[in-house]
Amino acid sequence: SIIKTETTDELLERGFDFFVKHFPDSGKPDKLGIGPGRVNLIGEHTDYNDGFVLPMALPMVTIVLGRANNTDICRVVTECSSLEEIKDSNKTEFKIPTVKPLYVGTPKWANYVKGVIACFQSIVVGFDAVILSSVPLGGGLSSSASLEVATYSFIEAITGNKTNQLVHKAMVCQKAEHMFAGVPCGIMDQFISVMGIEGHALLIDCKSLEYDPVPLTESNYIFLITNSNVHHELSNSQYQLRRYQCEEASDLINVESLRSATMETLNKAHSNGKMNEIIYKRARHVITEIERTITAAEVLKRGDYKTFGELMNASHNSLRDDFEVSCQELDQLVELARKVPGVLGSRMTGGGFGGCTVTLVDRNAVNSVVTIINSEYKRNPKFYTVLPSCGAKIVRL
Ligand code: GAF
Repeated sequence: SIIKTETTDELLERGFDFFVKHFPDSGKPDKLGIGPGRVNLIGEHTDYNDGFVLPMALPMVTIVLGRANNTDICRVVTECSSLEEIKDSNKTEFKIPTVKPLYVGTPKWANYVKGVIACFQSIVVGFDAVILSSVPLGGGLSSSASLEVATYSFIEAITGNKTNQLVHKAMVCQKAEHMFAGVPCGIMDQFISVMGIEGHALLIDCKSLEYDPVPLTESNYIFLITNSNVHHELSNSQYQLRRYQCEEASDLINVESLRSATMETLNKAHSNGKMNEIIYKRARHVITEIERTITAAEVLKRGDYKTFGELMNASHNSLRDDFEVSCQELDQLVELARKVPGVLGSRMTGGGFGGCTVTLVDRNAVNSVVTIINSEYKRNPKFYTVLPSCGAKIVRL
């Protein structure tokens, strides 16, 4: 019951049919933007603290396919909002100059598209486009960043104005999310969706925005993603709160960001009575997680998967106990996976409060993990085995 991801070619083939169905009077679509989802292997809630993260781009992608329509109107249809739980319309039409930052715009998915257009570096022309995605929606695999990056890439193709500054591209997409979706996210998701390298995870320094590709060589071990199939509504407000708490901690320690703090300086502030227990725990997670992430990249380069797995476990425990962004469903999935011989480590991935776990497991033990989770976890889990894939693509068809 491991889900076979639809390939980009299959998605594209369906995309052409979908376009013709919705825009029968337009010509054939001739521009395409592709943005992958991501799974973060370790380094959670560290990006907005100027720390390190270690994500990889997924083979699951969002595509934006279409053509210019010689008007100042954008007409967009998505296949993705037809999912049961999303009541939004799957169509939208808007005039380019009227695009304004509006958190409450509907349909919600279109805010990402509008945001990227509004933040794009040059004048955008009107277009007709369809959106299709193999990234599970709201599943903690960065479906929103993949949509932003696919949209940006599509607009690059439509306008012929391709940016050479890939980091800038990621930052524009992040800005779109801040302004148009009201989510104060860090840079990780957009960065990896733009810069992902096939066969590699990237150790990203979220302060300097430099990165170091870490090869994930063929081995007996693979990454298994399990979708908990839950999404707790409090995730956005709690995300914002965590950011404030981290800022409070760095103010109290008197550092620019928690990247510059150490456990020693933190303990000192704590023992001086300057810092309450909650803020202390939040900061302890970030400081130790940054350390774990740097070590994790080192051991991965040496092929030491065992230590990598232990670091993944420690990361989850810290997110659960100190940062308190896990939830009962994610904890259960992690506990079940860890029981199976051949599992080296398992943790939640992404912002938390639902979404997915990532498990490092011996190939021969994958089926045992799936079996135990299927029998014990009652919320219809979904499984994916994934290889590190490449970042965004801009295509003129
Ligand atoms: C979400 C955010 F978008 C990222 O920037 C990051 O902070 C992550 O949560 C937690 O590591 O995916």
